[in-house]
Amino acid sequence: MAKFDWEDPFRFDELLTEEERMVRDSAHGFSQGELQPRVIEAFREEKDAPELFAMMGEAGMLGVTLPEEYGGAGASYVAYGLVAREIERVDSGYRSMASVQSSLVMYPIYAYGSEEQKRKYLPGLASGQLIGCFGLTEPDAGSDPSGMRTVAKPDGDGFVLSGTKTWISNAPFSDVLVIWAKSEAHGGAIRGFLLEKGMAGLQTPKIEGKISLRASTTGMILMDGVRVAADGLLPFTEGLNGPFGCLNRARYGISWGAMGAAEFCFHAARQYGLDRKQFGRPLAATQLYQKKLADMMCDIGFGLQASLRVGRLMEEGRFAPEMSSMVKRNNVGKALNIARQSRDMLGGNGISEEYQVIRHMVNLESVNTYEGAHDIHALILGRAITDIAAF
Ligand code: TGC
Ligand code: FAD
Repeated sequence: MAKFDWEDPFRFDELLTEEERMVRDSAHGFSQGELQPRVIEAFREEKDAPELFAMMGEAGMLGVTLPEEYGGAGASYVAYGLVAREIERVDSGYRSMASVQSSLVMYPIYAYGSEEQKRKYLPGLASGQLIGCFGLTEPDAGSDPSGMRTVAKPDGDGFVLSGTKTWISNAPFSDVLVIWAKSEAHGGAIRGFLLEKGMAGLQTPKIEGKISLRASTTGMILMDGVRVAADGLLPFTEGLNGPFGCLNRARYGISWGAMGAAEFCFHAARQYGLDRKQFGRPLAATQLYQKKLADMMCDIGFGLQASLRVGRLMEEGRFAPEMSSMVKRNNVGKALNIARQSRDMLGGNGISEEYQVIRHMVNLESVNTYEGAHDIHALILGRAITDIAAF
């Protein structure tokens, strides 16, 4: 009979390739060595940390799946997920910084950009010398991006962009801004544009006072007649499937990341329950405590298997977007519940920054909302099941 391992109940580790295990171990070393020592203060002080991009780039954690000729690591989608899991074991905000850069900035340039755009931006983004952001959401267009008001008007052989994007990760210190706008030159179709820091009419103020994801910088993008030359248009995408093509990958990565945050909270609750005695015995000796730990282990074990399967299907070219909705919705919802339970199981200590579970808990509230809110993914799946759009 095989021995059961509560930390790896389904022998997940054996399903990874040698290369994936190496990527995972290296991401774990970087996250614990460089990110963990700074996160408590960074979250408390709501610190901007643009310097982390170059550090992540040097550690090979940006653009993991992109070809080496553009600065990527040419690794698998599962390797990308493993990196997200290790970063988010420390903090969802740090994973946010990295996944926006990889899936929402590098990917659209790689998939929809010209050869010149790829050569100009991708190596710098992979090394973290350049920082990017992705502007889709607007004050009046969140879950329904088709309602966006940002417009690109033709201007000679280029464009002039006007509009407001909000809740944009990395925006205040971004060098490259991927902006989705309705283009009058293309019959009002949604097109992607590459803007650069310092362009006339462009401002990126920081959104202060977040109670969640405080280690990640979020801002607005204000565009007042920003002139973009013809070569700033992403030539190979038109319509909402452009931004959604990026979101499919980012949502998949988040499904892994959330499991990292959940694992941290599960392990913290287990250790606390073994160490802390009340009524003359460890908390972990009580039935209620054990039931909660069992639920956590099951949800994490199932969630990792599901993300792994979706990653393998992506690698085989058999991926459907609804798969991302399933794992993003399920894993983030479970992780949020695990973080809330863990916070409770640590009693008063559970609200202290030192024990870290409450930081994961408030972070996961954002993760549950961005990249398609929890209920929006239910509606995407409901449409797939019934053929009726109920948005
Ligand atoms: P719908 O009519 O369904 O589709 C319009 C066009 O888009 C295509 N499409 C997709 N293509 C690829 N992948 C997908 N997942 C796609 N979903 C739709 C579709 O085929 C169609 O193409 P075409 O050629 O026929 O025109 O569009 P809808 O307007 O009814 O959409 C509804 C809904 C709910 C699916 C969608 O709007 C949605 O997903 N809303 C959520 C918005 C969202 O996720 N925003 C994310 C902003 S970025 C962000 O949060 C980053 S946080 C990052 C961090 O910090 O980590
Ligand atoms: P709304 O769309 O107003 O939704 C509010 C509530 O109503 C939600 O619970 C939703 O599920 C529900 N709801 C909406 N429509 C329906 C419906 N038809 N039926 C039932 N319920 C519905 N965006 C970017 O473009 N780039 C970024 O980098 C980025 N980073 C972010 C970082 C952070 C920290 C946060 C918080 C957000 C970020 N976002 C980003 C924005 C994010 O994608 C949006 O917040 C999200 O898509 C939800 O949009 P909304 O906030 O306008 O909420």
